[in-house]
Amino acid sequence: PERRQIIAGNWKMHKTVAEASYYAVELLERVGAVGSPEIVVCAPFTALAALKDELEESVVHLGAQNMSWAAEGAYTGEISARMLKELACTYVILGHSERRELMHETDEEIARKVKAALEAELTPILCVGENLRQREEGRASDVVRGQVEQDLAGLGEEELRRIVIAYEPIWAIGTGKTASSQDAQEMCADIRWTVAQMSGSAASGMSILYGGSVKPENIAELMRKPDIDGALVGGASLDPAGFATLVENA
Ligand code: G2H
Repeated sequence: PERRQIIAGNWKMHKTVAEASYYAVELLERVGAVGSPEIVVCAPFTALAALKDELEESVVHLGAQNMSWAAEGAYTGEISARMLKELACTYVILGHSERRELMHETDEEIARKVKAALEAELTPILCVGENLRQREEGRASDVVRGQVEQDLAGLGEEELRRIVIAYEPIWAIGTGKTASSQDAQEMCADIRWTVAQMSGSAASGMSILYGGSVKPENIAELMRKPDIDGALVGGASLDPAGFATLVENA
């Protein structure tokens, strides 16, 4: 099946407004007319307005790294889906392992965020992945399957079709250790199988990304795997020239 290939940068907590604008100009000079893969930049909230100005009419899509499950109200410090839409975001990363671990986000909250994003017509990039201990205990597949089932609980076929999943084994994040392309492929295939239990057609069309120390040097091998449709890239997305090379190599 024809699936959208996506390379998404996750800046995490990096770049001021000025740095973001500079980055956008640099990146566009290099990827200007790239049609595929689809390029997404997921930036801090504070940089989104400036990035909208630079990127709105370009091939580079904009995303946020989190959002509230609430539509609006008394939620000090939170950002809603509607606020992101206004800033030209089309994607939002949800359930990144750093938020699960450091901010104690639960699958229940993440499921609510997924629903809120879909309602606002944002494309969730739902992150799942096991930690080192879970992998060593042989529980990686069970953990990831559980996350997928809980985070997507209750969604119909039409909604599932609009989801992107990123498999990010926690032990491979920012550590320089990439999962072998074979391990990554196996888990991405498992994820597709899990989604297929909810909707076969949504599963076959779903873009599933790998994340965790993806670099210009290892992207091609990962992309060659049948169930890997792209990557979520942290550290290697921070330099516009390096990120453009990674996109070219994909
Ligand atoms: C995993 C990834 C991006 P990095 O968190 O989401 O980061 O590529 O730095 O491992």
